[in-house]
Amino acid sequence: MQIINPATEEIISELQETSKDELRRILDSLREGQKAWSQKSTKERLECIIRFGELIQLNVNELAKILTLETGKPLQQSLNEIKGAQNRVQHLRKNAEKWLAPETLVDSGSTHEKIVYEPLGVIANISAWNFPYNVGYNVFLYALVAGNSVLYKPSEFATLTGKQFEKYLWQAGIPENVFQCVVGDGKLGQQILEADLNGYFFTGSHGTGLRIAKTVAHKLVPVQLELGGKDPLYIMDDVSDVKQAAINAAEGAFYNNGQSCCAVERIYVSEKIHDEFVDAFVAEVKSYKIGNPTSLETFVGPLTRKQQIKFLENQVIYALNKGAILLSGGKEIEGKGYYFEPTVLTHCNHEMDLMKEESFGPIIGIQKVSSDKIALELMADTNYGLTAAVFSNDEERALHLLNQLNVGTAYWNCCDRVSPNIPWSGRNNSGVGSTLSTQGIRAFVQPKSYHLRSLPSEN
Ligand code: TXE
Repeated sequence: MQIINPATEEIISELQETSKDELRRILDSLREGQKAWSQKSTKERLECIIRFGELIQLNVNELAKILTLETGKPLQQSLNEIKGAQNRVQHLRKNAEKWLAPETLVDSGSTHEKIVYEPLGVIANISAWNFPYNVGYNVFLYALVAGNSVLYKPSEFATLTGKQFEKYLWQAGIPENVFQCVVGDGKLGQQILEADLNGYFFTGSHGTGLRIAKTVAHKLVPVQLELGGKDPLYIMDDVSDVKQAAINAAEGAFYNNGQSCCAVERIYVSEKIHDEFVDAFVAEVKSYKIGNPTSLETFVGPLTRKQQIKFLENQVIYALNKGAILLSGGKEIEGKGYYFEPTVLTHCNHEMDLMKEESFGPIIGIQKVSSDKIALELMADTNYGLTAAVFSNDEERALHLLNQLNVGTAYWNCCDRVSPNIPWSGRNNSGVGSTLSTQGIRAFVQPKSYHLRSLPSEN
């Protein structure tokens, strides 16, 4: 498998793909390894995860360089991601033992009732390329602490990074037969679906997620899907600092080139402040430094996948045909690398796929609205349900809208944000199940209920 640098289109590495026979051997060894791993205490397993976190921290510069080379993520954002994702390790350090401890519910009289949380077994983690640290950690760290072994298949666009996870997990004391990173694309993914695993944890597109759910349905094992979104942001008329709101909204839309599951994908602005907002928004976007992702100054690098360029161009052309106005960007940047101009369109409406279908790139549509009621209808007009955001000075007014939206995450005066303290989950086409928080660890265990009755003593 060739690994291509999206900034230069040069081949940076060639890797041997995992064969079907190798996959079988790896799964046998993971099954064996899991037995001993699950017998260790949570504390012992956690110690390995903490050591892994320390090793990542020690090697952060080298790791950020690899991430930037293979995905095109600007170096500063690679550093941010690696450092930011460490909060999962810290959160597990604080909570994992408590979350995984047996719980006694009834401890009086002759009958005792308790729950013991047992690991699932060997789980598959089929992962994405856009934030490999965040989405990888969300699954494999929690699965490992809970006593599972993990078959990790990174995206074919983030394989070098995936191999680094393997290297440092092993160095941290996780046995080789407890974590294995396999190399390949969707074909290997398909073979994993056909193999005998105890759970499937996926991050990626809605189409692939659906296929995974259908393919493994007959196994009756847990399936968790973290998919994309078409996340709306509504700027209410009472926002006092319109310029700051525009800066924050633009960051939500263009950070990581818009390739975030919770990126702001469409913006609705009250007609009272629309023009002021758009002016500030476009000025902010035009100030972004575009270019070589290895420079710490760069904010917009290349897209990770070449095929996305055509897709984005089509969204722009279609929107223009339906009456949108282009205020910035709109096309591929000539020369080497998969660069696309940061693109802002106004006068958008829901006849445009730009406002309905996930873009996953540096492109945003803005629509003017005349009331909260209309904004709410438009925000709800989607098959996705990942996040929704409202910027307003009035919490009650913002929550009144957010409470009515069928989304896993609601933001007031913030956006494009994930925290280890609270669950990350999507609804409808955005997926099923939760990562992070208590729910995120419960995903990797199965409860066993004990009814323990002591018999009356003879005397
Ligand atoms: O996803 P794919 P990609 C979404 C976003 C984006 C899209 C494309 O919508 O536009 O995904 O990203 C493996 N059986 N998100 O192309 O194709 C594949 O090898 C088993 C949302 O990466 O779904 C990779 O490891 N596995 C998001 C993984 O699935 C298969 C993060 C994802 O690939 C397979 C990133 C198959 N038949 C992208 N086919 C989020 N929720 O954060 C492919 N794969």
